[in-house]
Amino acid sequence: MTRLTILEYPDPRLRTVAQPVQVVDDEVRRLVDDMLETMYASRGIGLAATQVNVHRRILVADVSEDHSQPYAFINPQVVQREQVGATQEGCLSVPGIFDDVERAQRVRVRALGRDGKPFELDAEGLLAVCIQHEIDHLDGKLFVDYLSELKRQRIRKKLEKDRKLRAEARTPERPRAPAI
Ligand code: GNR
Ligand code: NI
Repeated sequence: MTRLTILEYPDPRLRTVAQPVQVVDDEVRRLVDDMLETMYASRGIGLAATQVNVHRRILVADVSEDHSQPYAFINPQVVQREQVGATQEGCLSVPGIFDDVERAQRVRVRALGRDGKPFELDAEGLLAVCIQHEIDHLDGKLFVDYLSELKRQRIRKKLEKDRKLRAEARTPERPRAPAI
């Protein structure tokens, strides 16, 4: 298994619309497994292929405390939604930012599983919200798109600053030799 690199906002590759999967083969299954490993290592509850720069309609989720309920959804579609409410969301591609987004609190999702077989799932609460957040990624959308332009601008600036600080921490400035 391999840990994959997660793209961060405002990377334009996060705006790519993912293509449907034609065949669930070993390559797709390997990607699902790598995405689960990457999601668990990053302490996320969901991950969309878009976030690891693979533009195919694949997402994984596990909202359990102990990593005991992994789900893979391939070519997912929400076929029913109910009961709109606000939930505080975060995103591995927008690190350290949390804000409220309104979404359906119950959804019925139709998808192919890791085995390539179609299934339907009735999800509620955090899992329902997570699945909608991940399907948005597959359509090139991010949760910050639901916030005001002012908030998005502040978020872009904060992430830019955080990235600069992280880069500096990796490459400390060397003292220069004094000029004569
Ligand atoms: O780890 C995550 N937590 C989360 C919390 C509330 C709503 C959605 C999410 S998904 C997020 C992981 C992620 O970025 N998935 O794309
Ligand atoms: Ni996300």
